[in-house]
Amino acid sequence: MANATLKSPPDIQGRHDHRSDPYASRGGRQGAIIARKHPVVWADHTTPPPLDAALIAQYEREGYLLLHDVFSAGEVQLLQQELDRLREQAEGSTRSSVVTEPGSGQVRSIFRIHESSPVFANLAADRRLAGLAAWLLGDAVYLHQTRLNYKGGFHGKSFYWHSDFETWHVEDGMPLPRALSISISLTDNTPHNGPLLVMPGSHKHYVVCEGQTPADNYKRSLQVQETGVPADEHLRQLAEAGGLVDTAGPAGSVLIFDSNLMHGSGSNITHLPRSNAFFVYNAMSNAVQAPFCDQPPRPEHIATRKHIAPLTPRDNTPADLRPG
Ligand code: 6CS
Ligand code: FE
Repeated sequence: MANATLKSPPDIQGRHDHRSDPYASRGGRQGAIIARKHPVVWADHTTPPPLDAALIAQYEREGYLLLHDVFSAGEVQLLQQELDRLREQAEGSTRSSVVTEPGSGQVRSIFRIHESSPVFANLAADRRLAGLAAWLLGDAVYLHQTRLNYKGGFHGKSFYWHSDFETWHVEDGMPLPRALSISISLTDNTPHNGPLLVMPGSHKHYVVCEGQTPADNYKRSLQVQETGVPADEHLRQLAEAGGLVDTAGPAGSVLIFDSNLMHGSGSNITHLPRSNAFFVYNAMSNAVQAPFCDQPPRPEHIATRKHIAPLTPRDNTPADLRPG
């Protein structure tokens, strides 16, 4: 199955024949849960897994892994300095890569941090992350999207239930679910400050969502997701089948999750910020094509399109993670 690609490359106008799209969603379709048609772990096993086989099997079965103690306290402290530096730089900024919380104006997310921060560029290429992603996806990988989600105290708002792949397929033209996210907790993610919630096993089902994709949807969806949202009964089915788990963990924890895992997070009404860095690794053979909707591609800071280049995993030293 390695290097499987969609049969329907976009036509010369860059449009797809939606009839052959196994992951078609929105566009007036009826909501539904269908079976995922592609692997979770694409490794060809010609190289040994970077994690215990039991952990790889758990990832395949549940769609995510939560690892503690991947980064040392010293490394986490350096990353927190960069987190604070970038947030101060973003306060009041009108840069398109800065997304604010509706209402409070607090910084909600900063996108494309692998371009604006040498520290996060080095971290995203770290062998512990990029090497693991490349093995799981059975291919060289590139960064489809990188971001900091700050979810500040008192005002950090929720991210409603969704599959990232549904959005990346429909709005970015990502052909197959041969991508994954790695989230590094940069502050303690507690059960109370809006940790990411997952539905184990949901990644093996694809939820077709109803509704259309509005023009410039990202200008709204990155603050409040209202399209690409599964129907309540489908969320209920997935939760009843696989349960609901929070991914709380101390700063430095690493969450790896499949692009199609159903996840979301509640608002943060505590005084404790829940700040995470997210890196999205996509297989080079799964590079984005034309969107699978009738909107133009989303901007480069949300979905890499013009600068697709394979990552070379690197062994960072603390100096590589030191700001400035
Ligand atoms: O639209 C996107 O790409 C973003 N939206 C969410 C809620 N998660 C993934 C990604 O950051
Ligand atoms: Fe998401």
